[in-house]
Amino acid sequence: MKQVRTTCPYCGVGCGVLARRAEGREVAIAGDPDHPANRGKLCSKGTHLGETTGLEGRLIYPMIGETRVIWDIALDDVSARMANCIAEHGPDSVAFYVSGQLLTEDYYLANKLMKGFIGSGNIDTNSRLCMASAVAAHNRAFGEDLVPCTYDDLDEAELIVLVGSNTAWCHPVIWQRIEAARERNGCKLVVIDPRRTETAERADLHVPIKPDGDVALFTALLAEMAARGAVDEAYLADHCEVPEAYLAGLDAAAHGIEPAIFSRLADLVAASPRMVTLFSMGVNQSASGTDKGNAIINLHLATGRIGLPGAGPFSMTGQPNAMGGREVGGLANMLACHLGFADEERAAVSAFWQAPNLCGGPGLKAVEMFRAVHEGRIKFLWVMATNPAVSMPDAAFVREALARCPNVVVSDVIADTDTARFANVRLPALAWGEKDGTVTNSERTVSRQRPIFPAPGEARADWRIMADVAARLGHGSAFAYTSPAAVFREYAAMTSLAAARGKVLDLTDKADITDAQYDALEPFRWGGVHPLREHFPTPSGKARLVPISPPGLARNGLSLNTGRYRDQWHTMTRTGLSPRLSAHRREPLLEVSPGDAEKAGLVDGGLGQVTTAAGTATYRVAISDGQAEGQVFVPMHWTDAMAASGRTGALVVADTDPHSGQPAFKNVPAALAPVASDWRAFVLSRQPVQPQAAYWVRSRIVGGWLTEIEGMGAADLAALLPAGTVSEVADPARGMQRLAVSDAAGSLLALAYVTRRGRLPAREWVVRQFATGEASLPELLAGRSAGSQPDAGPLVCVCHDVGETAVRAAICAGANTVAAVGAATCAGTNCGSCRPQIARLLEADLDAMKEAAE
Ligand SMILES: Nc1nc2c(c(=O)[nH]1)N[C@H]1C(S)=C(S)[C@@H](COP(=O)(O)OP(=O)(O)OC[C@H]3O[C@@H](n4cnc5c(=O)[nH]c(N)nc54)[C@H](O)[C@@H]3O)O[C@H]1N2
Ligand SMILES: Nc1nc2c(c(=O)[nH]1)N[C@H]1C(S)=C(S)[C@@H](COP(=O)(O)OP(=O)(O)OC[C@H]3O[C@@H](n4cnc5c(=O)[nH]c(N)nc54)[C@H](O)[C@@H]3O)O[C@H]1N2
Ligand code: SF4
Ligand SMILES: [Mo]
Repeated sequence: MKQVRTTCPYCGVGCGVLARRAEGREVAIAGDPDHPANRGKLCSKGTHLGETTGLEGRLIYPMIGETRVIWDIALDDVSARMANCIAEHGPDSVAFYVSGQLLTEDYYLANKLMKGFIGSGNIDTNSRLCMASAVAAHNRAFGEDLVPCTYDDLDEAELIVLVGSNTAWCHPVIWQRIEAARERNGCKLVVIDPRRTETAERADLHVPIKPDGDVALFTALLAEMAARGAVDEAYLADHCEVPEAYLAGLDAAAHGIEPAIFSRLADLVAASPRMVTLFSMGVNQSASGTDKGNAIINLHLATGRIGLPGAGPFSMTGQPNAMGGREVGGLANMLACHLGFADEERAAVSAFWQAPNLCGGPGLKAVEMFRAVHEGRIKFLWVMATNPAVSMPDAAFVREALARCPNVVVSDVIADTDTARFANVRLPALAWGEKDGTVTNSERTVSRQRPIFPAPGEARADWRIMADVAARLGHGSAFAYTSPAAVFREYAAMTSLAAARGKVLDLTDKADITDAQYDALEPFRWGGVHPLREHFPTPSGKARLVPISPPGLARNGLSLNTGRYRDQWHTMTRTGLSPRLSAHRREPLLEVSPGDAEKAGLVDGGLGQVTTAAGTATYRVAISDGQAEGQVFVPMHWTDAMAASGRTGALVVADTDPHSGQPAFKNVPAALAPVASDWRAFVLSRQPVQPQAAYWVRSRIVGGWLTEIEGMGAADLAALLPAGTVSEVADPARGMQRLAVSDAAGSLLALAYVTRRGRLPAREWVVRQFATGEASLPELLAGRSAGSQPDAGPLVCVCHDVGETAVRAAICAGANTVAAVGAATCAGTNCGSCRPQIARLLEADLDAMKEAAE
């Protein structure tokens, strides 16, 4: 079978993937040893890509309402809706809300169509929720949205500082590189995060910062470095614009961190000129996100730690093509190719596109855009490759806006997303493995995504759908592309506008590549290795130290923090289809400190409700001492398609950073309450079941679905189950009932277990039997095997299917390092994503053994 070199569609690390197609939609996945981003490595999500390439749940035909239509009708309908709105209400009555999961070619066309030819700035992207603060910080400091580092700097650094990043879970291949650097050259690792994450647990120093304490901390660190003489006066004088008396006026004491921890941090920073500060959502997603970015950059500029091997501030991108979108103008407040809206820049863009109707200024940013939809100012919204009904802040408001909007078009690869439920028209896009184009990763490396499968049904490339609509709007000649290569060439040529204005973005050497060269394009990086050291793309040629002051943090009550799990991607439309990835966390957890749990009356394993000014949601309570007092954490992933009420977007208030418009997803005032239930149950079924109970969460298992349910009153599980031969055991006194349903041939269709007071069987055991069909009916109803086989326990290693029981047995038998556990059990030896978890089990068990011995 032919091997295709492509790029992982998940995070901004941008790993190269080797895909070898097997039968039908099956594909064998391996890391590309020749790709500079990952050199052969992949994390759990990349490794299990093959479990998400099936056609289950795919949208493969254009749909108007619930009616399947041919493309011509769908495209006519979409363009008529747009044309009518523009004719009646002007260009600003239409908007595109796009995504960092589009390819650069798609993104380029979306931006060209809206800003160039419709003549409105109303195109914004979900990168507004993700990267906008980093973009604003880069622009303020460097004069251009530029990441000054590459991954190779991690190999050279003597100190790596992670700020607001759970790297081990969210950028796992960068994490593996950090681990390797620490092992090889003793590089030190600091993690600045209010939670003790698996990333923080592995650090040399964890700084448990107060929510949004980053500006204060980095400003104090800068003052401390100035006081210790660690500032690089020569570099500041030659290469930076520094506000009058700025350094002298800073306060080294106002950091809010325990003094001993602060001085350890300051010692490490002072001693380590080769320092890389990696930051992500704990920095960007904040009402002070842009200032946080600049506080970090200020420290690097003032110490001259930028543009040298192993030194620089390094914003990690979340999505696979957040960077590509930033290059081609996906944000409402930029034109393409890093240009702004100055008359001269507008004129250049207008001339390049031969677009007489170029928009006059910036459009609405995501939060403002949905407000305008809600108010009826925007009457046509086209959502591409993002699920705002789940991922936007104040999701209830966003849903109201979508419900009110007379024209909602959704381009997606999945038929039933929470957002698609509001669509008038649904357009089937090509998914990963079908689509063809380029993406740019966190270190400015452009890589190809290449097709592995033919297009399923009538799905089409996003760029082509837009070009077809553009033609119907009368812009055919400006959108007459025949291939993604043609779009790429035009974009590469257009970067001459940036280069001519002294910007670093420059792909003009790719402007004339042939289709064959595009097909064969090797990963390449624009901007070189260290674009920012001697000269900056500002009018003065110098970098700018941006004066900032810390925000006031005094606030009573609880702070809600939200973020990600290791094995799920955002709104779960794809990773939620993988049984292996679903095993890591089957339910969304409310992580809460023991003290706060007690205060709120929450019990571990019970249900807890979080309420904010925006809404409420319910989670499984997990009491954790990694969670500081006064703070709780919940994941962002669960949707209405997967749970009764686990949507975190409903809780986040739409508070934004004044410079970037990025929402503050990480620090929302919240209150907690326990949720009572009369019974608890779980159901395994071949098809998803739809309980009426107040709490349910479903997850994928091999051969079906697992649904956790809790409710009040009577538990009528039989009503949920398919027709068939029913076997039952019950103990009404304890409210225990167990049901197995088989078909005429005796194969198992469903299992259900309910209890009012007792315990339920171990899920992973039942899940295994449901997949293999090995257990007998009595064993299934008993919820355990008749023999003395131990329960495998919760799954640790998803690649090699190793449970906690085997890991602990290996530790008991003397394995005292992660590597030794790997040698004994194979756990952690493939993608490595579970190594931090193995390390945690090791620490806990070794501690317990030591205590027992003492
Ligand atoms: N597994 C997985 N990986 C992903 C994704 C995914 O959905 N799943 N999504 C991708 C995308 S788009 C993105 S944007 C990235 C996000 O990657 P990360 O930024 O690493 O992920 P998050 O979990 O959103 O948040 C990171 C950390 O910020 C901390 N934090 C909260 N408030 C503060 C604060 O005030 N200060 C500091 N210093 N820290 C704070 C949180 O406790 C959290 O641990 O991940 C990418 N990779
Ligand atoms: N509470 C909370 N909310 C958050 C965050 C947080 O930390 N906390 N983080 C924010 C961040 S950083 C981000 S990036 C967003 C992400 O939020 P979203 O962008 O809403 O999340 P996804 O689930 O990745 O949505 C992508 C959609 O595009 C579809 N899709 C996939 N590939 C393609 C394609 O090639 N073409 C088309 N047309 N569709 C495709 C998928 O099926 C899916 O429906 O969430 C934000 N929301
Ligand atoms: S780190 Fe994982 S999710 Fe990110 S690009 Fe690499 S394989 Fe994909
Ligand atoms: Mo993101």
